[in-house]
Amino acid sequence: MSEQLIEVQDNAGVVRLTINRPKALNALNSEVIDKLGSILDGLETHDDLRAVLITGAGEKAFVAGADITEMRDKTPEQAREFAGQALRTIKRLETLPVPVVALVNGFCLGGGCELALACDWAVASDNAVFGQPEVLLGVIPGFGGTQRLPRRVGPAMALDLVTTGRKIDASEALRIGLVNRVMPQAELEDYVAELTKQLGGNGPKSVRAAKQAVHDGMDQDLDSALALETSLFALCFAGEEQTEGMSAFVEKRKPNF
Ligand code: CO8
Repeated sequence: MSEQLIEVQDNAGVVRLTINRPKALNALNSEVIDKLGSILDGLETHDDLRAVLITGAGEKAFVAGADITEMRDKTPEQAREFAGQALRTIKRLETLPVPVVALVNGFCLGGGCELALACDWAVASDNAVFGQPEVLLGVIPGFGGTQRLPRRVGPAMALDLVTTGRKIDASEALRIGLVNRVMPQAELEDYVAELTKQLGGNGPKSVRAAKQAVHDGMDQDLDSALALETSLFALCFAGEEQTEGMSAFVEKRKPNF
């Protein structure tokens, strides 16, 4: 397996993953999914992890979907196995304790869109193209799209996209809430560098608690979710970050987390 199939760069706990199959528009085959799984083994035990950024190599695509060539001859059982493996891996990415940012630098289709949906943030270049075109191939989304897309953009828009297979541009993706920001392609890297610096510079324990509160609370009824928030809020007062953050405010200086 090539070590370079996904490039990993760690800059003071901000880890950038670059899916590196530009000739196939970074399509996700089982080798890429395996590689992502073994990278996640390391990230899950990375004590100083601050944020994760995931993107695709080249200027044309984030990820143009699951690898159609590899999928074409699969039996139902093999398809189930492949989808299950990818789903588990994408879930592990989603549940990393730190913010995960999708840097969408072009085509973001099918499994690529599903990968972006599992990220906390999606920042897109203005030439990015999104869609769940699986029905055009005689299948449906299999990496979580039928479930995460309606949770992100609402069921009506999700049904529109998964039943027509139509592609949307970055401005429509922004309007429906599929992405957080759209930037001119030339400014995308600078923007993301600033964003990850900001995420990485905030109190690491409180950022993790904020992510946990939103993620875990989403699956609970409101009262349970509010109780979870209270517990996590109170826990923040058990560490040094709260003392430093509030002291810095009172002393009119920047906090040092
Ligand atoms: N899989 C494999 N190869 C791909 C894929 C893909 N998803 N997308 C692009 N490629 C390859 C092309 O075959 C081509 O290879 P080659 O140069 O060897 O012919 C190369 O990338 C460049 O692509 P194009 O020449 O097609 O580039 P264009 O600029 O003309 O078109 C598009 C770009 C519009 C992105 C076009 O490539 C395209 O439509 N790609 C397929 C998009 C798609 O349908 N994605 C969804 C795939 S299905 C899916 O993701 C389901 C996930 C759930 C799976 C469940 C598990 C069983």
